Amino acid sequence: MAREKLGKDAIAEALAGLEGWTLAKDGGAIKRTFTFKNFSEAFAFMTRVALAAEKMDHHPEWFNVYKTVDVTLNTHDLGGLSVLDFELAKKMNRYFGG
Ligand code: H2B
Repeated sequence: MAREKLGKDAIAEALAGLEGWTLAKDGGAIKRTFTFKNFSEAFAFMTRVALAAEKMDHHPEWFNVYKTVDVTLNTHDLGGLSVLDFELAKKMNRYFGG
């Protein structure tokens, strides 16, 4: 269930309720850039996300330079998006928000 590939409509609906994220990779992924005050805060965020991702067995593709973290999420086993991507994105938004 969690690792079912979502269709266009389900993706549009899930994205509508998800602040800051946009479609990437021809609709096969979602992405967001998070900007922090400094490197420590960016890395603390990444640590928190890493622990949650490991628990979910669902892992981000990300790129960190100093205080920015560029994140791309997709379900590579499926070659597309699943609910797990949106669950992880929501967690990231929550951790970013405080
Ligand atoms: N993370 C992401 N983002 N997509 C996957 O398809 C995925 C994963 N698959 N983490 C998991 C690991 C899979 O390889 C293991 C075997 O459960």
